[in-house]
Amino acid sequence: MASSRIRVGASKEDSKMSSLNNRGDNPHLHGSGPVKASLVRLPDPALTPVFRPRHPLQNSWTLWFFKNDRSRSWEENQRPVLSVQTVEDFWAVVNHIELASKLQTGCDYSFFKEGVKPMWEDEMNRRGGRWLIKLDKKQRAANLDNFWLEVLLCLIGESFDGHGPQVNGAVVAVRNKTDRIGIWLADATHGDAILHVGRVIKERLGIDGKSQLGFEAHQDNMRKAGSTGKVKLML
Ligand code: MGP
Repeated sequence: MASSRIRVGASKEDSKMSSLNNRGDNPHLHGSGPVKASLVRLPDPALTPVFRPRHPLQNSWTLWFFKNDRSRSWEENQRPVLSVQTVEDFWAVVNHIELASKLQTGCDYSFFKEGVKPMWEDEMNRRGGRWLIKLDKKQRAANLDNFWLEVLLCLIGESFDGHGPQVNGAVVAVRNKTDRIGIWLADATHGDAILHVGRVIKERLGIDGKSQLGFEAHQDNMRKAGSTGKVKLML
């Protein structure tokens, strides 16, 4: 694990320590040499006004973490980590969590509009589907983290023109042989939106060549045992 990143699921205390240890953030800790704790009165962060400008996102988004713990159900293994409402919050999260490529096999990150669970069963997903990008293990080092970040930027940047409301979120799944990034849409019958979103993703990720993205309906995935279903469209 890279030393500057905190573990997902780390306690509040861990996070507090991590931000307090960031000397650049605290004017009282500038200067060379150790500072005697007893000589410095740190401002109470709860009382200190923060004047940094904040840039609200059009939508609030929640990061979820899935860890495959066999003693729990699939749903119980999905945990919301936190929600972001501003560009600054988003970067704080991205810069502090573990990279997807460094997660244990079997783990997922999901990033969904606040209020939408990263599950087929959610009312917003039930009739939907996903664009799926499959990356074999050899592509993990070169592409997985860049692709995932670019997908996140497409989401928070509302890059899908008028079709943004169709986009519920995205999932990165780290697996033994083939990692996957899925972009979840609300309506698997909405051909225009599906094609537009797929084309934007393909262009933004710089994927060229044919047949790299496949669109599947969640209903098809729910009915079968495995996770990837009948491909309805390819781009
Ligand atoms: P997966 O995580 O998409 O694939 O789904 P994985 O882990 O690569 O396994 P594969 O070998 O099946 O490809 C694995 C399993 O998790 C599915 O077969 C379902 O049992 C369960 N699962 C996945 N999703 C996305 C859901 C969901 O939205 N709801 C529920 N209830 N179960 C799900």
